[in-house]
Amino acid sequence: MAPPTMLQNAQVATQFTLSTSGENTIRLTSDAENNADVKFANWDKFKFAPIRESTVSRAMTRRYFADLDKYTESDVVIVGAGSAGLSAAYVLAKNRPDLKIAIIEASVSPGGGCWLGGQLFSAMVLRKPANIFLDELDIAYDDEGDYVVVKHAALFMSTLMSKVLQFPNVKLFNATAVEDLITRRDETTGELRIAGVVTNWTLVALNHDTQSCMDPNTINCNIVLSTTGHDGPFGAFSAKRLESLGKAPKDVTQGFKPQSEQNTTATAPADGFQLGGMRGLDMNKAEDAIVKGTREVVPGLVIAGMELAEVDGSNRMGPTFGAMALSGVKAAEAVLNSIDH
Ligand code: 48N
Repeated sequence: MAPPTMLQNAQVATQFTLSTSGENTIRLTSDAENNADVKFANWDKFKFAPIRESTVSRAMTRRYFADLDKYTESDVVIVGAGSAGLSAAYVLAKNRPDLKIAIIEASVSPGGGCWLGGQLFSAMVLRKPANIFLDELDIAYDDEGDYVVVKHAALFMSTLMSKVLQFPNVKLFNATAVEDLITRRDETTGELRIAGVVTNWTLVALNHDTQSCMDPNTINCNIVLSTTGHDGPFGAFSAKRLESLGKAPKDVTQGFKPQSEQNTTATAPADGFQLGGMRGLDMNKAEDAIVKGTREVVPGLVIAGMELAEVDGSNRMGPTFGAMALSGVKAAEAVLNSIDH
């Protein structure tokens, strides 16, 4: 007799129990159909329900464009669905179901650098107290004293992502790049405020020099949270975009200060700032600096995660992710403080 298959008595979903009856045929019993047995013993008679191709197209496009219409005015836009951005999205969506939260992710596959722990190794290290976020997400880990280890980074990321995507007030627009920021300048103070993002399909954004005039779309919002990671082709996007406003020297040891508060005679515009540039790896310094530094960098724009290292000139931390999770948590607070005040 053939050995029992891996599906033996496997509970697949609430309505179905997949089990093999020993002679290696799969019996699918659906409670939803009052226990009507669907025998797959004779696959020759198997048949899906009928469909017309246009039905599938309408099923996708109606929903996508309804979402695009709904979220073109969002309360919060999160740029970058990596560990920091998704951690912030989780905290915001769970605590403020009244907020419309749009997540814009350039890659087809969200998750950023959080599918592996480091140098393509699977396990993922988070230093305490970041394990409290794992407890919140009900993710198992090995407790090693001062740090914990999730057996695979993908377990963390897939769990976090699945929870974020289930919130009714969250919409993920992946394969979509933020190409620019929507800015407003206060007529009286001259202060710059961020009021939304400029988007395009990522494949379009990557091909502007192959086609002319592929103009973008826009999303207005009360506040943007930028978590686009450290430098690289796409990294530190919003910080770099802001820097283009001017090159006011900044004292990186003090963290970001708008021109008006810096002791410098530079003539850059009041809101100009210069990137501090991510520094060398120092795990102990880096993680505290990222979490503590997470803030509304300019009115309407919170920066968190590794993008912040490019702003403040703080160190990188290498293959440890506690700061990403808790920077996301702190970013959620900064977003709410900005919205509610
Ligand atoms: O995972 P990342 O890159 O960014 P974070 O800050 O969430 O996490 C950083 C973390 O993975 C590390 O780098 C670790 C801790 N290593 C540290 C070290 O010392 O090396 O996610 C950023 C996401 C990515 O998915 C990008 O595709 C996306 O942002 N993105 C964008 N999405 C839309 N529009 C853009 N312009 C854009 N730029 C980046």
